[in-house]
Amino acid sequence: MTNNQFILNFVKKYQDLFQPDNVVWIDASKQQSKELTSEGIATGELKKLNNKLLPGCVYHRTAVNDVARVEHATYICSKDKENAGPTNNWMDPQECYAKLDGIAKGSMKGRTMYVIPFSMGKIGSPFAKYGIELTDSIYVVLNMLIMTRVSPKVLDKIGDTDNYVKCIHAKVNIDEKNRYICHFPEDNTIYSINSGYGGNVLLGKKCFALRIASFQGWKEGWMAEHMLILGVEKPNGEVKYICGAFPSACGKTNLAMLIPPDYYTEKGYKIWTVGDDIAWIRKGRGGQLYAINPENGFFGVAPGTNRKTNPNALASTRRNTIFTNVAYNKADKTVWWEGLDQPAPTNAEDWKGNKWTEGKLDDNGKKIPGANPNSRFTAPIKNCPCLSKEFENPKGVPISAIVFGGRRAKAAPLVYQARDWKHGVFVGSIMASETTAAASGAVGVVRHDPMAMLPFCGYHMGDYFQHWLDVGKKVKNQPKIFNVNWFRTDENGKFIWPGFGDNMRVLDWIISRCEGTVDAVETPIGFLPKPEDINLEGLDFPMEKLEQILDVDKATWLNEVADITEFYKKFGDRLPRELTKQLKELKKKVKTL
Ligand code: SAT
Ligand code: MN
Repeated sequence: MTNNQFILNFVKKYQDLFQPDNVVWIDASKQQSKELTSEGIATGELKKLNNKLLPGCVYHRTAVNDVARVEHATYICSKDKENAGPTNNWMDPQECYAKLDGIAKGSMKGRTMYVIPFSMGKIGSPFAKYGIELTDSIYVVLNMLIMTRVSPKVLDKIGDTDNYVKCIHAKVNIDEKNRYICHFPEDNTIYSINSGYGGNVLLGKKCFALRIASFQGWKEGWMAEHMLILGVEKPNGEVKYICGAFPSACGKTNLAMLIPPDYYTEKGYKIWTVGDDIAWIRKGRGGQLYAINPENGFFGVAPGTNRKTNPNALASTRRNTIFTNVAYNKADKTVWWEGLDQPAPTNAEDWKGNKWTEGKLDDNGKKIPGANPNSRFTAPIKNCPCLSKEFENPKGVPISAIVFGGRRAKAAPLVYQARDWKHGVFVGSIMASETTAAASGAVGVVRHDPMAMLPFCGYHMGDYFQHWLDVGKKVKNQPKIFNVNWFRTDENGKFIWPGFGDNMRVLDWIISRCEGTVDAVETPIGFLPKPEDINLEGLDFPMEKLEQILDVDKATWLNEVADITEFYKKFGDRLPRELTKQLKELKKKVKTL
């Protein structure tokens, strides 16, 4: 497929090391994917689903010990340890290559090694970056065919250069103890072994489009962010674009595909999805920032997705979709998960493959879920009923607002606006959120997750903050920056704000702020809405509750200040002075409350 010696040498090197029986180049033809799907079905790696109800869909289970990203086994292998920063694991690059080579040596004997040329971003667009992934997993090939733009054209675009991201994946034997997800930003290389789970092995996603790309963006003057991109169409037909950074499993996919409440729909408002997870952002025309979604599909969390919470996501999964670790309905070969608004199947297997009925208890009397809490669907973006017509625009969409948001039971109010770009960078840097099932480890623990990039920043986070400040300096029409929190709970631990479609009411306020058509209350943390400026038309939600989630409590925020002070210490002298200044100011202002 190519005469490029760099690529041929790269493939040969790992062919010699892994010793697969065959090497197959992926050409993205229908015939080839059909054959691979059939092979996956024949070996049991995949199950074909009901072709009438779910045409083109397949089912897959990962190993029980391999169901989420593994942050403790994720490394940034920069030459200088200091450059990985305090928030990343680090290994010396040469040591790391040798270690992983040693573990994966000969591991593809009896297997096939696939070579996948892919593009992040529309092929040929100014944003596009190319990669080649080697893998011994059919599941990975089929997922990459959905999530990225796989095409032999990528090889033409790489030409005779060495300018592509080298992505190496070997399943080895899915040994948890020898699982490593390693990044070599200075070599444009990713090396992942002993996993078969999404975020660890679909190397175009978090590994390339965030960790490696954030490093590339830093060097080249653009940004790779863990953000959804949506367009709000107003009744006059104008569309305003918003980027939103939220940690994994905090509702990015739902927000990106939001269906406005009737009140707004009747007026003519509509939401268009550009992306649900990753945004690449650079300066474009009119002194503005533009964003693209470099992906080509959704790798969304299944549990909780239903006709009410996210009909667009559900519709996206009705054909040509891969379901991973959900429950399998043996009766009609369909899938099920907790929170799907359909009765649980009676003749089913859970995500582990055990016979399962709803309410089944484990030895400790705890309910066994049918679907793993981090079970996923991999769906082509083209399936999405509300896909923006700008999705393929090679120049991206102009960004009016950037929204940061975490999962916080207390502290952060429903919404507030940063005073300016620098303050906005501060607001992003102090983001914290409760951990979710998207990564292995404890769930529900509050941790700092600046810009929702803690697990995904491919270099020193202090330098990353400075990069944000620098990008802001370069653009005249900076997006306005906001923070939102849909997850405030009451004394019974119940969410106060209804969320989902009703988040439109908050987006409405955000757009009005961008357009300068509504004023706000200045508080120590930034601009808050006057409660009466959040439109509650058609929603049964008492004003007192709204006031409750729009509060800035002195004791809580003094606590936050103490916490941030501690967190910031990590970054030492690489913390931008500007942020220290912002923190001091916050402290001073909170004391006046
Ligand atoms: O597993 S992924 O990293 O791809 C999804 C996520 O955690 O956001
Ligand atoms: Mn994500």
